[in-house]
Amino acid sequence: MLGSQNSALSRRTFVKGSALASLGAAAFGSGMLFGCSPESEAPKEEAADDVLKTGATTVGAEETITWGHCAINCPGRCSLKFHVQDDEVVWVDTYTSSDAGFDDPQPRACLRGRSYRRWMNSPDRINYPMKRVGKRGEGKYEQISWDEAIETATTKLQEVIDKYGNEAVYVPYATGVSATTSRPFNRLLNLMGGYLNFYNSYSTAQISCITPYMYGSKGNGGSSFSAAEDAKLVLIFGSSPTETRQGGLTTHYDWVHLRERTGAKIYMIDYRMNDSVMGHSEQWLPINPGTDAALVAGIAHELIANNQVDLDFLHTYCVGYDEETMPEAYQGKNMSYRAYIMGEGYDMVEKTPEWAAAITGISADRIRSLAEEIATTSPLYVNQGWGPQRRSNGEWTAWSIMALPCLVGQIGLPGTSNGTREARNSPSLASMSAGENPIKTSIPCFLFTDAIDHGTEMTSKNAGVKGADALSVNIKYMINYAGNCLTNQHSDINKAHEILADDSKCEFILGIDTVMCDSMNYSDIVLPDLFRFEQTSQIATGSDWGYVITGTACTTPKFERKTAYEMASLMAEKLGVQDEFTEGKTEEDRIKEQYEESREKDDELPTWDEMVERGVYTRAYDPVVSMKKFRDDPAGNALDTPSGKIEIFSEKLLQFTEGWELAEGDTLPGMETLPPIPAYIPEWYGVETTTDEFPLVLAGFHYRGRIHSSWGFLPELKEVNPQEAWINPVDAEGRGIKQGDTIHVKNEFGEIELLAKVTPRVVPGTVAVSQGAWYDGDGLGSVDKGGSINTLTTQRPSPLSKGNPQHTNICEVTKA
Ligand SMILES: Nc1nc2c(c(=O)[nH]1)N[C@H]1C(S)=C(S)[C@@H](COP(=O)(O)OP(=O)(O)OC[C@H]3O[C@@H](n4cnc5c(=O)[nH]c(N)nc54)[C@H](O)[C@@H]3O)O[C@H]1N2
Ligand SMILES: Nc1nc2c(c(=O)[nH]1)N[C@H]1C(S)=C(S)[C@@H](COP(=O)(O)OP(=O)(O)OC[C@H]3O[C@@H](n4cnc5c(=O)[nH]c(N)nc54)[C@H](O)[C@@H]3O)O[C@H]1N2
Ligand code: SF4
Ligand SMILES: [Mo]
Repeated sequence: MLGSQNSALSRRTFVKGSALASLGAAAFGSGMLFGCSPESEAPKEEAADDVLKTGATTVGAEETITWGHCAINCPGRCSLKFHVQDDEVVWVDTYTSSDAGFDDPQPRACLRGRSYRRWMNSPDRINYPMKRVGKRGEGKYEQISWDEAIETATTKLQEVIDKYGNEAVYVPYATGVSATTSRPFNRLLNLMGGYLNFYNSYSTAQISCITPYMYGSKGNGGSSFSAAEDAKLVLIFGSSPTETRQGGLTTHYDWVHLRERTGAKIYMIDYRMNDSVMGHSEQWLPINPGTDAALVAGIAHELIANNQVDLDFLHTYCVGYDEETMPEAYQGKNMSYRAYIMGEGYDMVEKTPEWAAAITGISADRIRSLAEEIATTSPLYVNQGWGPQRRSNGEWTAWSIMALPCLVGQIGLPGTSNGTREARNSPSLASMSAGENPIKTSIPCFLFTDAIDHGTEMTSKNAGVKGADALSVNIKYMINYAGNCLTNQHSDINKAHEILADDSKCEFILGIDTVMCDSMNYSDIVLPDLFRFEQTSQIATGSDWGYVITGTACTTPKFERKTAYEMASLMAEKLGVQDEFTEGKTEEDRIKEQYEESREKDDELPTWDEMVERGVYTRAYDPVVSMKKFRDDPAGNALDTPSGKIEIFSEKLLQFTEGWELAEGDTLPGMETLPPIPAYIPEWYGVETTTDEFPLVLAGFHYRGRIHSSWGFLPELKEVNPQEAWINPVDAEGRGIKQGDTIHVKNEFGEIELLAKVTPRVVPGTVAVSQGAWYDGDGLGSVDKGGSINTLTTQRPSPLSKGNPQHTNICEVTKA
């Protein structure tokens, strides 16, 4: 930490003495993107270039400092420290040991966060309200007045409500802004009679759907990484905290400490050797993507064959493992988990290690030795990220991983976890109420393009409609605030284009962003937003540490940008609901009021003024051991599943999905219902379903160079984080592909262009492409030169949650 403080000090001196902050250039030069990386100074030429780009001049000017927070959908929500001269941000750093003292932890921004000045001052920044003058998707816009923009957006809203009803209005999934006042448009729409709801997230649809069937609502969270320090064996399925938990004080911080402190053996199960494995390559257990459930089944078979399952635990705490604990109506039918594993029920296939080896690519011997380690080593800490569940079989993959610790009774004890993701702690802050939505109908967020295209055909049985049997109207009006999920982050971009470009379908789209991401090109009106650090804003988050960051505007608003709260209140005024919307309060009034409410419940929180002054407030939490209470007293602390126990067989799932229309490949071969046990279902596009035309599996992951598509347009970041397809030398060689070649990855949905990264860090037969690259095609099937994986993903949802299976794909790769 000493090094960091030194560099922070020398940086400050440098800024005062020379012309300018070097932030981006210095950071990018190092090629590292971690919260704690040391920094070096930028070469003078870079700095001079920067002055030209931003117009920042600083010699002799007085410097003020304000705090802010990163509001992007990254768990860090890190602190940002803005150094301002003459109402211009001259450089951005973060909370460091010089602010906190050496012993206190620091929610430091990663280098994406520290590069915000480039985004703030980017030539692509939206500065004025605009209206569309070309076709939808073409990206042609003209500046208009705020008056005209608000008039058009509100007139259209009223028209759509009058003509189609409120269920035709929708606010798509969008994650670009996290703060305690981030839902102003929902609040506005609720005052106008409501809008069509969504459920699910693009992050965790499958695991969030399945977990309550197994554990109920009380057993949802895993144990923290600090709890894993007591473990002797740690199994991490599909998670990379080093990449997806960045920032100075998120679970990556805990992960690094776990590594340093634990005596446990660690295995990272992933189809690629992710960055969290780095330096410990022996810990990588390579697996074919989408096959974790088969691995678990193979291990279960071995445990059963050797009498190594914990029958006491399974009979006391669980239902459905074997006949003894099957619900009455299902006894004697070979429908238990054990019957599935031993080939006595369901698909009648015995799940031997040999069977699992052929699917997972892990040898039968290795599966046997792993089962032996699992049976004989405790405490066992089983954890999963969300990569394995963002798949066509994701519900059952997640469920299978959760079943593993149950088989050996490693739940609710020190050093164990319940197979879900690690716990995170955070102080709790009150948020602005969006009010109540009079419309109760809800769709899975991933199905919004269906709801635009043929919403009235969507029902509870074929598309997961909730709150009604069917949709009564298609989506006709959308407010897309801080999201690139209309195209780039959704799936099958060519198909999404076809649906969105037709303005007879969704008649009006209002877009609010800071840059023209691809989704913005479908807006009829675009409004220029301020970042959260250009206004007062507050956020709480955490890991083993919790923290609150309180920020104020770093500069006055530039150009014609406004806050989203102001935009929504202008709309409210036009629509005659301004008093109800604002209740006479500014956004800042609300934030302060909410904070006081939070302090009433949590008197350790400092005063508002102190928060503004210090920017960052941190708090330590004790390690969380998941399901400890249940383990200690299963009757007194029964779960809220139907049986009160852990359900390895779910009658509720069978009942809930009765009569559902399933498509081929949604369930086990020969079955007509969805499996009520954690089974392995081959993916629609997976290792077992590649074709001659598309013989490779294509899998995705979240990339350290971006948060989804955010920062994806910044040239400096692209340079250090080129868009690449990881391909194993075995697969590259036969195709004449070498490291650094420009290649095309193609499937039935489209074609993308990017660079080849030829590496043994990905399993043979699978190509890995990071998600979030900026789409660069015409939406009509042309090659996407941005290399966005969503040009190649399907809009078919996973069977139970109706979630996005965006890591499930097949492809062919050719040299460009
Ligand atoms: N740098 C960065 N950080 C982020 C984000 C980002 O875009 N960039 N996004 C944030 C958000 S919103 C979210 S939801 C989270 C996402 O967090 P996750 O969903 O956990 O992230 P992924 O990268 O999709 O998957 C985690 C790991 O699973 C692996 N994996 C994929 N499929 C399989 C499989 O079938 N089996 C196994 N065993 N492994 C598999 C991937 O290679 C990857 O290493 O990350 C957050 N953090
Ligand atoms: N293939 C594939 N696709 C995926 C995933 C995957 O794993 N694979 N992951 C999915 C997941 S987990 C998620 S969470 C989604 C995320 O998808 P999105 O929610 O679309 O996330 P981003 O791509 O980061 O887009 C955020 C947008 O918010 C904007 N923004 C940033 N700051 C502000 C601000 O202050 N104000 C306003 N108005 N706008 C701002 C950014 O410019 C950007 O356009 O992607 C999903 N898509
Ligand atoms: S992108 Fe994530 S890690 Fe980086 S500054 Fe923002 S919240 Fe922190
Ligand atoms: Mo996410």
